[in-house]
Amino acid sequence: SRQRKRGEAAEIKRSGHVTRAVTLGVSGVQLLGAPAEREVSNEELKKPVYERPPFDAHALGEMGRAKEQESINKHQINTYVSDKLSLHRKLPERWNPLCRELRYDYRSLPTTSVVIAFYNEAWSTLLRTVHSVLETSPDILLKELVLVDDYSDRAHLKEPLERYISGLRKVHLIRATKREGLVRARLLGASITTGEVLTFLDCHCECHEGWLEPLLHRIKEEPSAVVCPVIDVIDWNTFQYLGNSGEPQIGGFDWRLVFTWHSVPEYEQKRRHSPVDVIRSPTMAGGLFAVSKNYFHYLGTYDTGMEVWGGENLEFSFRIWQCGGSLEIHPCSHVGHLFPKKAPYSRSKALANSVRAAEVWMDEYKEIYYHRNPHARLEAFGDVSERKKLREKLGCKSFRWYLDNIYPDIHVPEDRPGMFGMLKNRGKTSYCFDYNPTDENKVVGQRVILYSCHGMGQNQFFEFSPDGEIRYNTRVPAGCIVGDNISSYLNLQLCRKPGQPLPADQKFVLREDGSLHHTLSQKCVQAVEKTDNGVPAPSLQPCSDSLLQKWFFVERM
Ligand code: UD2
Ligand code: MN
Repeated sequence: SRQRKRGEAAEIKRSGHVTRAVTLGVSGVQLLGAPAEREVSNEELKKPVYERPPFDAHALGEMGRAKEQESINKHQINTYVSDKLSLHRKLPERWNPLCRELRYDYRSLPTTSVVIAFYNEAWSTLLRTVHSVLETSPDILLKELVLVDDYSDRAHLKEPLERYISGLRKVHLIRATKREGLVRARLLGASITTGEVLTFLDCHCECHEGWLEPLLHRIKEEPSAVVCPVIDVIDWNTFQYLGNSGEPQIGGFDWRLVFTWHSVPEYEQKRRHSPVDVIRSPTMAGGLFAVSKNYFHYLGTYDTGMEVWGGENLEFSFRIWQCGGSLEIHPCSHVGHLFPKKAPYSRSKALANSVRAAEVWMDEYKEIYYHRNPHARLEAFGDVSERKKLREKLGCKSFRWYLDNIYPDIHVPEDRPGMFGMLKNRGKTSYCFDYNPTDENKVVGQRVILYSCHGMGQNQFFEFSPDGEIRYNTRVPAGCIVGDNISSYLNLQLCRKPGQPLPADQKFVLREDGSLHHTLSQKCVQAVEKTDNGVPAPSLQPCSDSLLQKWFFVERM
């Protein structure tokens, strides 16, 4: 097999990628073909904390395969299947094959402590995470694995868990004495660590071979880098491991302050020299990342005013970039994450957490968020003065700088006074433009309807642009209303890219008298109750004086 490996390395070298990595002289990384003795000692240093038990290729779920189905219980995952799978299962190889050729100088890499907070997690998913970390992390690099019980109330997480982990080297369990939420629970765990790097994971993860080294290597090279693994999906029902070796996605956000995934933009592709170089990301999903402990403290760790779940990922992302760090994804570090069917516990604190992030980091751009989420203005978010002081102390850059330099692809709405909010009808004053995508991941393509005005922004938020587009830009990518010649109804299509001409069917004129004129069809938008499918909708009709053809924007109810 050594022979074969060498052959592969030669093959890859010929492809050119590796040669570039060599000329870059990435410190501490060596490619295959290094002196034999070094390689041998590296192999030894790679030894994990625990060896994975003998591999049974026929066992349920081995190599990340999907099996059997069963009912979903309170965890919102198929616990029946999870409990049947080995806690030591091996994952299929899903990284870029070039990653296999990277060699690390283990003695020079920083050590790490893995911190995992959990709240009412299922037994097998929690312990599969624990074993997975122990069986994929080199002993020499892992100082300890700290489990933090965030005041769970399930019996299996009490004595049975203590008994189980008492037999495992390097694993510690601490318990919160009240529900702290993931931010404070993680900090509690971090407070007892001894490693140089903190590596945070969720409590339902499975680590791919070699996941840790790239993260630690990058932090050694650049201590102000916060580095995330590629997050592969583990299916909540089948437990199939759905990772792939293609280009990973990077993180963004929309104007509800919801985290979003995007493909790597062209300018970032150009900046990188090799497919195994880190990828800069405007935001992180939140749960899985490594950070130098010193740098984490320098940056002000987390906003401890955040409760339960949500918002901390964008807050930390903004802070990293605005305060001089960088947020990156390492394509050679893959970790599977189990995404539950739906949230297994209440996440009502997420709104207040997002408001804290907006108040501290977004400057005047927080208004774009508030316009689309009017109820966020009413949320009690507590005191953020300490976090503002931190921003001052660290001399962090503006949100404008962040948008321009780190997230130039985001569409920044203009929100001119009187030209955004609910689009209301004068004849049927309870009716507002409404767009409710059935698929969160595919915003465009559906008909715009009329629905009782609710004042909650979101699906009833539209912005009239200076060029005459009616933009639906709470989500990303931004959608623009088009007049559909055939059916007379209005649809949503993607807005043009910056610099491109305005498509003729997207142009409207909001006249002084409130009529909304569609330029291409020369018709006016009218509120129609009796439509082909019975759902009231705006429709293009010959222009008249009817109040049903008069519209106005209103920001609040
Ligand atoms: C994502 C992140 C998660 C976090 C969240 C936003 C990934 C893969 N996951 O949601 O880490 O950033 O977005 O806040 O990036 N937990 C507690 N106490 C609580 C609530 C949660 O300890 O009160 C634990 C929980 O058991 C888990 C972790 O915190 O280990 C994250 O929670 P999650 O898995 O429910 O969040 P997720 O993956 O939906
Ligand atoms: Mn999770």
